[in-house]
Amino acid sequence: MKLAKIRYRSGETGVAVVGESSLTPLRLNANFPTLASLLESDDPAGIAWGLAQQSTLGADEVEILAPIDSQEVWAAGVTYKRSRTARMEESEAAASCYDRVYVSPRPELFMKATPHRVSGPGQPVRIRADATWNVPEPELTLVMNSKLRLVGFTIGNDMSSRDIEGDNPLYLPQAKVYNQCCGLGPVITLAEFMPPREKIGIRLEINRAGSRVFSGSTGVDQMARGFEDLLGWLTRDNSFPNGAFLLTGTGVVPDSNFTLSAGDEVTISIDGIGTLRNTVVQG
Ligand code: DO4
Ligand code: MG
Repeated sequence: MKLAKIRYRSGETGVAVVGESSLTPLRLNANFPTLASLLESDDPAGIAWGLAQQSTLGADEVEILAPIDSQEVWAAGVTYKRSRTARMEESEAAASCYDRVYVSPRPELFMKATPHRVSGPGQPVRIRADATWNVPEPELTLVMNSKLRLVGFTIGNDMSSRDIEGDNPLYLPQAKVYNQCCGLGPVITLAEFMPPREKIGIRLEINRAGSRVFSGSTGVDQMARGFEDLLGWLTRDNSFPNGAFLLTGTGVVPDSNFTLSAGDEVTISIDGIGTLRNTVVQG
């Protein structure tokens, strides 16, 4: 089952079950007022079916928002060989750090965004005005509730400024965290409805003025770490009263001569979830 956070034309927000070609709105109530509250239950799919209305919505009646309420957004880094190689190319100073973290039991984990820095489907993602080398990072994203249970998956775009990160690893938060630095959506696929890990492909396409300037793909089976392992490290002596999203790292990095431009359209598709499309803005 796929769940979306939606906004009606009236401005009110809601939740819908997303089918092949239908959107079924839920009748939210005091017990389940938000998408995040559904994810707190032991049986989000059962609750969602119980709240489903008889009617469906036309795509033009609602806007699909990023599937976030007040959760934190975190990210893991250097979980794929391709990311290790790219990081070692971009930073002489930190090359050995990236090499070591790829094989160390403790992963690289960093705070990526708060909800107001997140863009949903069709909303702009940003490259920093002071950055010259920028890429999107297409990442399978884990959705964890406040009980630290992995309840679903979505698509994440970890927008990154490679020149800032490569200049000095201590600049990582500035390379990663700023307005509109993170895309999420379009839906949360509940965990029990995801394909097996080895069947989850991740594809990235970047179009500029109608022409494709980059495409690449990977599979989650290329990731060097497990989902529960990453969540285990994230939640050591660390509580999440509102739950959290965890982007699991990129396995697709364009060659070093590629940088994003304002106006580029970034399309990320992940099996079992769907497609997240955003246009890039700068300045
Ligand atoms: O250490 C730099 C960040 C790496 C990252 O974001 C990734 O591998 O996805
Ligand atoms: Mg990343």
